[in-house]
Amino acid sequence: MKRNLVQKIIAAHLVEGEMVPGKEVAIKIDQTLTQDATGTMAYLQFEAMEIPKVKTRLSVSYVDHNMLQTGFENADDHRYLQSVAARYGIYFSKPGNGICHQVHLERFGAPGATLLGSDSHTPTSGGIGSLAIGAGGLDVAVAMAGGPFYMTMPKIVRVQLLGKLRPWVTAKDIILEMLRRLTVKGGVGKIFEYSGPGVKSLTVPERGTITNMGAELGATTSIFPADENTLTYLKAQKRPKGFKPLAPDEGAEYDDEVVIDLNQLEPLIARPHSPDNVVPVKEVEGTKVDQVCIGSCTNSSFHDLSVAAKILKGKRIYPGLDMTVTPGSKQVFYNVDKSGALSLLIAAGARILESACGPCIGMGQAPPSGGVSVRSFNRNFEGRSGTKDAQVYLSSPETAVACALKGVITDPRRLGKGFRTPTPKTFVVDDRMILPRVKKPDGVEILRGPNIKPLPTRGPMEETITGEVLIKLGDNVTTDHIMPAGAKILPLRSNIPAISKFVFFRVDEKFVERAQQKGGGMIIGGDNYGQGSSREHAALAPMYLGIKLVLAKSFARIHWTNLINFGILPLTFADPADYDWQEQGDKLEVSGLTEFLSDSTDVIEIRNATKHKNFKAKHGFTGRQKKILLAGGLLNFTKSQAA
Ligand code: MIC
Ligand code: SF4
Repeated sequence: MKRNLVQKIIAAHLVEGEMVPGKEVAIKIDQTLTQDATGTMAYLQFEAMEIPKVKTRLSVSYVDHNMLQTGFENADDHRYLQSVAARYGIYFSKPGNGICHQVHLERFGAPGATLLGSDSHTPTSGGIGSLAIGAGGLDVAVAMAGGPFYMTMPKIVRVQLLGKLRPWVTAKDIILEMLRRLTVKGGVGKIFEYSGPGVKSLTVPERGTITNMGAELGATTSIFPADENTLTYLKAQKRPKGFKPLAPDEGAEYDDEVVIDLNQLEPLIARPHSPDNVVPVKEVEGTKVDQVCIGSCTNSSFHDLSVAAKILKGKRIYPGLDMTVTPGSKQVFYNVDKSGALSLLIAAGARILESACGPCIGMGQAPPSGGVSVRSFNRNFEGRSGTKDAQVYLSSPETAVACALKGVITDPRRLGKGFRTPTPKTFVVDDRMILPRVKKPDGVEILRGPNIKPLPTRGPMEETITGEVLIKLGDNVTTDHIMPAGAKILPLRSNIPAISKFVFFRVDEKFVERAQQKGGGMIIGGDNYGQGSSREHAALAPMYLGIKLVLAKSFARIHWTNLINFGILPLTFADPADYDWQEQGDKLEVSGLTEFLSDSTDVIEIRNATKHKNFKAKHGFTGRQKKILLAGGLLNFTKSQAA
């Protein structure tokens, strides 16, 4: 049978199920990654499983999100993570070593391997040919314990890249074009497999930009073949042995296809407040810009910073504007220093930040009130930058630097003749900030700080759940709406009681008070509820507040799984029109849950007691997910199975 690339990797890792779109498959996970903001929870959950050592081929714990350290909390978390890594056979990438996805691509990414990461941008490693998937921390903990990863087999979409990019048009514009065409929900239930002659012209970091931001399409993941460019990159990383050629079979079939003619693309930009609000840069030219940021896991490679430096060479950024540059990793930092790019950036007036997520997750560098910020990042959700009324645009580093020079949004093609920066034959490689696996881990003591609070759990699913609709929301609600991050809230990630006070904080300041007064309740959402981050805090904190049911028109994949994993029932309206007449304050009642979650039926009746009217809701749970929900979450389920 002829197979595409994704089918080949899944088949080689299949533990359970059939590779039929829509059916459940379980796959063996070779590698895991965590970052600090989701990692503390993941490791608390892993510890609870009482497994002496991780069972994966490779697990890495990164610290990149919570780096401001305005109090003891983050430093305590870092220390906890370092000690857990030492205790359980996990590599530890120290704070300052870089953004997890950038470092993983450089030092660990492996063609043909499966990677599960507790961060939604884990698919970045698809750029090197890994099947790399983002998930909640608990799913990653299970994978570290040797369990397979369960998912609904996605549809596999071939993205044919034809032709070649014209000057000033970049990999970022390819993924922005995908978002323009398909929107933030266009990738739900899909894996994008890139192919075609245009692939050859893209280096691994450029491919990483595309697979990274495939997360914004809602896709399960995205992947490129492993070819001579992959080998060149691995050689430059001094790990040529990690190479393995990987391509689809000639004549392999796909569930769908997208064709992009690279010659036709032009510089694109995503306007506030969604990554799919994409237009040609020329349409918004002239808009005054207050801030420009180069960095984030999407565009912070050596290539990206070198291009920025080359454009800025001998010039100064516009005086009325602030520009930040974040090298994605220590390695990028070393190499832009060595190449001279760093001094060009400094001389141009850029503020050089530590290798970390930084402004991307609102950890510093919030724009001024009502300010316009053009960023080479991947998300521009309202308020995420730290300034509620900021207008954040997303573009390529090239476009962002053009804006930095002119002080207004500028099509980079105005900067004259374009250029290509050659890929270096070799990078300065220094892995001393990655602590290797400890040889004799038994005596390692795990260090916990006072901000690390035990994980709350709930009991088994009730027979009947009743409660008020505490909030009714529209389409595309992000996890940044549900459980915001930023400098004030992110440091509380290891403390659910404390962080739960900020649920829906930027949407409705009274939400938590209401939830507490009513002893919990229900949430109603529109389409694509829970898009964005993998943070399970967006399920855990509502669970802690007593949320029992989320009823939406449709869900984003990772958040949907997180809700199940923490025992909150995610149901969809059988008839989307029933969404219209539900109101905040309505009392809902769902009964017969044991039967519903044991039966083959997937429709249940819900009573709106306030409106004296019934309506139907559906689920799409697998047999295993029903059991998890009945047990009140994945941890309870795993424990009951072990017993
Ligand atoms: C993000 O980009 O939103 C984050 C912060 O990296 C999240 C993870 C988190 O919330 O900790 C993600 O993308 O999964
Ligand atoms: Fe970090 Fe931003 Fe990437 Fe998330 S999207 S991992 S916050 S750099």
